[in-house]
Amino acid sequence: MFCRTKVSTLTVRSRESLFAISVMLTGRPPPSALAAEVPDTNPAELEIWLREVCRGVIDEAIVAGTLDRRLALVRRVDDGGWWAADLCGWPHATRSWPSWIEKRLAIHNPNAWWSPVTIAAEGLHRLTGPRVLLVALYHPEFFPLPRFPLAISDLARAVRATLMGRVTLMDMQLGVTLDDVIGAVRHHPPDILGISATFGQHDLMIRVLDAVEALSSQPLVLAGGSLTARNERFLIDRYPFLIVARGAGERTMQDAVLHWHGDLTLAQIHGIGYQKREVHCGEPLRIGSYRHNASLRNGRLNDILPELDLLDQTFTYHGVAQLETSRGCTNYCSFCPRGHKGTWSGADSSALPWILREIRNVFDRHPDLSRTIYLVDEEFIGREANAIERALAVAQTLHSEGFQWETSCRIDQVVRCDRDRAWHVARAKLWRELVRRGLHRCLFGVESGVTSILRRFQKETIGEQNALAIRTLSALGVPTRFTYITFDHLMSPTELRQTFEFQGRCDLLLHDLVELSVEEIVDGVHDPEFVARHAVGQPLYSSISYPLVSMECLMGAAYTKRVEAAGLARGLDPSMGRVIAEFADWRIGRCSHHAQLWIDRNFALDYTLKSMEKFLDGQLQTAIRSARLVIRTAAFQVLGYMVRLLDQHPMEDPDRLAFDGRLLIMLDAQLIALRDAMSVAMPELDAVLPEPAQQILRREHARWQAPRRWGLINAADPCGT
Ligand code: B12
Ligand code: SF4
Repeated sequence: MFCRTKVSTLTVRSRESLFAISVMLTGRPPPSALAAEVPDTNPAELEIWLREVCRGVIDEAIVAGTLDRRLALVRRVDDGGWWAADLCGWPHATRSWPSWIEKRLAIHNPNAWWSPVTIAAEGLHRLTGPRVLLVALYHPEFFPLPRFPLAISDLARAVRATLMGRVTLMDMQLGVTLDDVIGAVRHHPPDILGISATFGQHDLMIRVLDAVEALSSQPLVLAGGSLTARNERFLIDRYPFLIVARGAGERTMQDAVLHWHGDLTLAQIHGIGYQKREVHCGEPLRIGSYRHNASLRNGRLNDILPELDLLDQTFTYHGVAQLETSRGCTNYCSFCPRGHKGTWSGADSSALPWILREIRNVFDRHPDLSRTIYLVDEEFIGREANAIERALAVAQTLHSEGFQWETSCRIDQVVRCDRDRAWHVARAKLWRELVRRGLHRCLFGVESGVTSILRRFQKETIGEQNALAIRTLSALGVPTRFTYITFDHLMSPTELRQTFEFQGRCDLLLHDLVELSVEEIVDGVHDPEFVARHAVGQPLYSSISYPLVSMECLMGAAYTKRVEAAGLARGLDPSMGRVIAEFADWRIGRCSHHAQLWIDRNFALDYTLKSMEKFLDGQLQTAIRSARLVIRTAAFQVLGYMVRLLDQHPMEDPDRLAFDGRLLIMLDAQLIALRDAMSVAMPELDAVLPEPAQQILRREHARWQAPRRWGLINAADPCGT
């Protein structure tokens, strides 16, 4: 469990405190125009606001600390004395002050929230330095709608918690271009530059690092994120000045700030990989061998909450709110390297109310948006002894703050072959209750319905278990999304055929059986008559987010090692942090390649629909789902054709051109059919969609319709978020 400081449970009362400061210093409340717009989520803007409100009375303002416990320091013009305000309105003595303040900052009246303070020159230096720039890279052309950038927002909170430095955030999802990022690095080089990159952003990372390399002196540069962790060695070899965060970055960034101030050596910064810097008397700095420092386990992090500087902008760009209530996973699937995300640790529900209220305040400025929070937990429930109680408490907290929420979970939180009926009844009750407490949708990484494939994936599940779980969830009325890896490098034609059959099964999705007890459902899902009576009659693929997805051989994954051992590896693809590999059966490899062409051809349109599904509610959401079903049905037809083609073209026949030719003809024909189907579905959707969703969708639909050659864009989304 993430341990918590008491501070997180305090009520955030910045606004009242700021107004009180204004009254105490100027004798009046802030002018109404300023009072209406208090930029409380952004410390830099808050400093400007304070200077404006107290113009003539103060000549300096510093806002430090995290959103739930901001500290404002102002210098009076009359006597040059500093005053410190705890913006929560709590006595200064109740703050967990970092140890660096000793002898550098002395609060005169620690039992008050507003007190004179003596700040030594070194104290001022620490409060205002280093200047930290955190950048999130992004290709908006691949993923048109943004998500709240949790990674850099979490790092910002971690740095601010030290009361040191000034943090600025730049997110390329939110109108910032690569030129803006490079311009900021060149023209206002920060003291510490933190770059966050996930899959598909390697090209952007290289361009930023090239620009940094060209500077006459480099800032302290750290890079992190899912992609960076995969490409660590490659990046460090190419950019010896670079420090790579190998896991959660909160402690790493805090240590980096201490390093910048000379309190820690490089070897003491948690969770990094780097080239050792060797200093020999009288010689220039030399870069030596690769080193890495131990990471902090997830359970030892203080918290995993973000600052909200960029939330308002995320909403302005029609993006969605994201949060985590746990980190890491309970399993070790062979295709999912765990080094970076780590093992499961959950946050206590008591850590959430204040941040949910702050998020709600930002939502209030965007009344048209659906009040949904996306919990990007890899596994929402976990396996702690109190897992059920914790999950219910988190759900209740979200629900009572007025949110519905979505998340991800393993299927073995629903059905387990090694558990008895009582366990399943308790779980069924849990799922029903979670829905009642605002669970809007949950993603399950089914990944396959074929047991031999699941074994290879080390999913620790079997096909029948998945089938039972899908039935149970649908009968309980849990809105689900399933991810499914359709092609994998080591699969046989029989497994591909079984995959096709599983995805086409109509005995898995049942009606929402509200009228039945959880016991009746738990028993019923095993009974063919019950299933036949309650089946919706829709194939499973209608619930699979991306049916034609192929295995990604991520660097460092156990599955990738098996592929390498089979002699199928063909080099690295740093853009996706993966190993490029052949398929054991070349025909399945060609099918996978053409399936990817199909996905990429339709990706932007489907991703736009998916993102809209997130911020719209009710009937509109249903209309969007119908349009997405049209796309999924076409994908399933593509898969069916591929399976039939395998029967017609033996593996021993080496004519790949002929095989590819037939696949391409099929794709062309399917695309024409899909265009026709979408030209019926789109006007129906267009008629009900509000602005600006309508405009966005029209634009994407027009782009999608425009003729284009089949090509890859390196974009897919089977992590299914
Ligand atoms: C949102 C998301 C996406 C979005 C990303 C877009 C966006 N705008 O954010 C989309 C939907 C596009 C996506 C796609 C994919 N995703 Co994804 N995604 C996620 C998800 C659910 C949340 C990411 C997040 O915000 N995490 C929370 C933040 C706080 O964690 P973080 O980003 O890792 O940041 C921390 C550290 O990495 C580090 N850090 C990050 N940046 C920096 C920078 C510095 C300077 C420092 C010091 C530290 C640091 O500190 C942060 C705080 O601790 C994660 C699951 C997860 N919980 O992480 C999967 C996840 C990252 N995705 C995953 C995968 C595999 C993919 C795909 C490759 C799937 C595929 N096969 O196609 C695709 C890539 C597609 C493509 N072409 O790009 C996997 C990675 C597997 C692994 N073990 O590494 C994850 C972990 C899910 C999973 N368990 O399977 N994804
Ligand atoms: S794929 Fe999902 S279930 Fe498997 S280890 Fe990764 S996060 Fe956990």
